[in-house]
Amino acid sequence: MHSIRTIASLPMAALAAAATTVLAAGPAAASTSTTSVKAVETDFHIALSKSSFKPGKYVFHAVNKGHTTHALMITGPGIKMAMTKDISPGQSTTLAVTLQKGAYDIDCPIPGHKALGMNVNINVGGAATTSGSTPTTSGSGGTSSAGGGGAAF
Ligand SMILES: [Cu+2]
Repeated sequence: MHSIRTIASLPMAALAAAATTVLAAGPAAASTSTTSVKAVETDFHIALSKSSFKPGKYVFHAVNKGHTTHALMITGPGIKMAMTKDISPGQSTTLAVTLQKGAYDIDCPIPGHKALGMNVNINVGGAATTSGSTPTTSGSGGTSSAGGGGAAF
């Protein structure tokens, strides 16, 4: 009797620990759907299969259809640096990111490629969360140049 109770209590503790870990991974456990976006990379251009983005989880499928090595890098709010490994011509890989509201930069981190045109700027809009009021933040000097603002060569 006593030993059975002890054994039964162990998996419960393990499950609780696992649940805590999952919850800690994302701020809002409401939407667990992941959106797939194809990013076709050529010499030297990145074509995304999607043009409008809402906050949430995304998996970018980077496909290298060029003749030189490429990679995919995403930077923006909440992302320090999300980057794939080098992708050889004909190869593909995935990059999972969580996008928040704001401007993101999707480019190829191979030196020189961004300047050659492998750079896409996306704007992640709101409306994913159910906040009743429309956040019209226009008016008193609120230009939303969130960062950088310099001329990148
Ligand atoms: Cu490249």
